[in-house]
Amino acid sequence: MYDLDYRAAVARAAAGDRGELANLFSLRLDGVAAEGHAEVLYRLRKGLGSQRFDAELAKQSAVIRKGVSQLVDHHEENLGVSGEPTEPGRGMVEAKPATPSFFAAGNFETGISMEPGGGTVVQDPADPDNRVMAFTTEDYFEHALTVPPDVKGVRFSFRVWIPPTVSLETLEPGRAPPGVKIRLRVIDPQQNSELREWIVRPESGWQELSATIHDLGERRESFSLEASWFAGTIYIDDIEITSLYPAFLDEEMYEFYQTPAQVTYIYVVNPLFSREEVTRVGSPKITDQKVSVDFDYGGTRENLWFVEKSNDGTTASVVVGPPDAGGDLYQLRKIDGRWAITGIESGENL
Ligand SMILES: [Ca+2]
Repeated sequence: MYDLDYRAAVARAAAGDRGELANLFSLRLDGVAAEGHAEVLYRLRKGLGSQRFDAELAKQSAVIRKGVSQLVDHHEENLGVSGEPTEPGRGMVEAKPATPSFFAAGNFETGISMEPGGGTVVQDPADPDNRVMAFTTEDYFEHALTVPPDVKGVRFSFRVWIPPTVSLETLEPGRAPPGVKIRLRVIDPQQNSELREWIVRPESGWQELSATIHDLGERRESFSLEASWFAGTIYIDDIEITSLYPAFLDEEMYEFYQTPAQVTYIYVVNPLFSREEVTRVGSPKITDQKVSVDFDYGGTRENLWFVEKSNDGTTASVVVGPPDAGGDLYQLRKIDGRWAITGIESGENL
């Protein structure tokens, strides 16, 4: 399909030839050719501007409109809107911290003091060049949390390896748990903590776990990892603690999503796409101040709105939620000409 006529048509459409753009809209292709055509349409939309592109598309038949929207959406998803959670950097925002890790010793390479009774630092059984933390039954690891006071929210991530030789502790006679229980706590000076918990099945390799704490509040004293429900040795490595805010999109994303509502939309939906049970239904309706999108959560359909509530050109806020509910309030700030998420207030507090 990449013959001279096609390339010439693309060039003319990119230069503003509306007839040529309409021809490209109505082109029907399959397989690899369709993938390439999807990319061409996506780039034309970016190059011409979404308003101009969409205005031309609106003149087409419903079948053509739907076909083009699907192709553009599909390409957009391939660009990284659907990222694997274990592949940092492929998607955006949470995988792209604005600061390096606040816990430099979390790779266990540089020497770290371990409390007695806790985990121990050992050589990675699968990689002699790597050092990791080993937990035998009921071990824990606690360390000071050195997050600057102006950092409100953080993302914890770490890798865990549960060898298949690890046995799961029987909770009741004849009843084994589904996996090893891993707990993360962030702890305040009074030893109160906020908890995240995972049940991790034994696998043949490393698995990445992550959790976001949107507001640390007073819980800045220390953090801990605990593991239970197993017998044997499990391994943990690459504990990273990074700032959640300001959360920027990928470079490419800013060409496509520019207003506070649009930036918030892509910030929120990207992690949803990495969840298998969540699928987007149809194409989102995107305007400058509002985005509306339908999701299917394993059979339950939900409409999500992203509505700009305030915008003084420097700071903005966007309400996110189903139209009939309160929603969460996302705060944004314009930094270097681009909107970034700087905080989230739960709907319960509004
Ligand atoms: Ca390491």
